[in-house]
Amino acid sequence: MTDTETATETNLKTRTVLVLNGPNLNLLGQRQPEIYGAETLSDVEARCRTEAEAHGLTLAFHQSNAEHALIDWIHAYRVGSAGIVINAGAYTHTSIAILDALNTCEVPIVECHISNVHRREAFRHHSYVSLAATAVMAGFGTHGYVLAVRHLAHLRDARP
Ligand code: CA2
Repeated sequence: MTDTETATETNLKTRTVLVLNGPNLNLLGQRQPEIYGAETLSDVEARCRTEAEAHGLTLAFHQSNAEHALIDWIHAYRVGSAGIVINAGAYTHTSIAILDALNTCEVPIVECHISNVHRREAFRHHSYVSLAATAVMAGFGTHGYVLAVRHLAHLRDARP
């Protein structure tokens, strides 16, 4: 790779926000709309992309039901990106492995939950992700993802 290609690739990564979704969120909009709303994950992706591009950022958007896949995505963006928005789904409440991966990150992390987890069952009140997160969104519905992307854009613009 030439120096120019390396610089272009590096610049692209610094402008990229990763939005990461955990288990069962592929079913968004198809089940439990009273809790999670009617939008699908594709709708959320489109709204996040519009928001990212409005701020000159590029969006990487992924969902997996597998813990190891989520960890691999965190590793890919842990350094040099504009930040990570993560809704780890139920792994939020169980996964020390995801916490360990997030603790290796040099970029800001916004934890995002569609529902207000603090109004729900007690087992949803504890979050391993929160131990590594820069900021936490909960209860804003799917609009929380858009606000989280906007916050990462704000942090990036505020950097010296
Ligand atoms: O409120 C959130 O965003 C959650 O992270 C969603 C997780 C839940 O385990 C967390 O406690 C809170 C569950 C995701 C289940 O996803 C579905 C979405 C729509 C329909 C069915 C499942």
